[in-house]
Amino acid sequence: MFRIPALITVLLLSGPLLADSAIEVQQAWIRESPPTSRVLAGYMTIINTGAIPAEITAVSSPDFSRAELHRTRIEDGVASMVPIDSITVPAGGRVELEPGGMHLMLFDPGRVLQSGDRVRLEVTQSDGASVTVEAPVIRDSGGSDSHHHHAH
Ligand SMILES: [Cu+2]
Repeated sequence: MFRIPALITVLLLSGPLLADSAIEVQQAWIRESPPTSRVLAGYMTIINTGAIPAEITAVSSPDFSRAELHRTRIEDGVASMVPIDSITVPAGGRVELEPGGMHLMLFDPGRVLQSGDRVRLEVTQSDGASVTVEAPVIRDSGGSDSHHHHAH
């Protein structure tokens, strides 16, 4: 009998601690690509409403065989992309994944994705918590970085 109150206390404490790293994903979208593309780029804004930093370690989607976190690196005026292990979102802050910056690289779509389609994306943190969002596929008029971006 003695140990039960202590166990309950621990359970009560664990709730608020997990909630501290709460993230929200907004404005997620995937850039429409030619139907033969095996790699698509995705973007989103990740907001951390919690009191401790959140570390995004993975993204997955039922519509793609795998996904990576990438950043764009510019060296001698030439842009290239490098995979990154994680993205840290500061407490109370936000990180934008946007064309020319950090982005999602989505590999091997299971269906042809066209403007207007919606894709489910699951964003997972280092503590195992995850957020699922629906990202529309959008035809982008093509900014300056829309072409080198797919040069894998
Ligand atoms: Cu990339």
